Amino acid sequence: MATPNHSRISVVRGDITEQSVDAIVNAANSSLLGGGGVDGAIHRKGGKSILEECRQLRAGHYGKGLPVGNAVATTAGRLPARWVIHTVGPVYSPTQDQSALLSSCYGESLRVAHELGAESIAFPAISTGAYRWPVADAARIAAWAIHSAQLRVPEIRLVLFDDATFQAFHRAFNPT
Ligand code: AR6
Repeated sequence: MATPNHSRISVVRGDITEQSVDAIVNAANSSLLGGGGVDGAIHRKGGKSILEECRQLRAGHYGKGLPVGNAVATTAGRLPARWVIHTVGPVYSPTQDQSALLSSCYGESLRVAHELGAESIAFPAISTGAYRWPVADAARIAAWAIHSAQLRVPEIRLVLFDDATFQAFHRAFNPT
């Protein structure tokens, strides 16, 4: 599929597990074996088949886990999506600049989605929950990473769970 020059980008408040898109992105951890937040919700609602595929990935190519900043796809079980793209954000550090790794989560997820032929993708605010990245900064990095991605999909949706995160992403994607 040809890479579109422009993607339709929207910023919405909502639950990522309820999005009817080709691919939803999971803010996972390197183990790929589940956790809380978005990860917990995806595995809970998607059912056991996602975890089973994650276990197979761990038994194969990702024996040491999925490195931070990388992305890998499974099917989406009972979710209203075709694929889950698991990516691992960096834990926020006030002393070390990890923004290239956070940016890579968005770029790599878009690359995987593009390779799958996905027409639409939904992202959560990666690293802003358990991994404590300040939301306004994470939103700016997400906007920069998505706008500068080489490989994209036609529809990109940012799905934010709470109002403060939604406002920060809205500002970052709609600068005045
Ligand atoms: N839909 C959309 N956004 C959500 C949802 C949802 N259903 N649930 C939470 N959020 P987090 P991280 C928001 O912690 O910081 C897990 O245990 C949440 O409010 O899910 O990358 C993994 O296994 C926040 O704004 O991801 C890892 O160990 C954002 O999603 C670790 O947490 C990200 O919060 C990853 O931490």
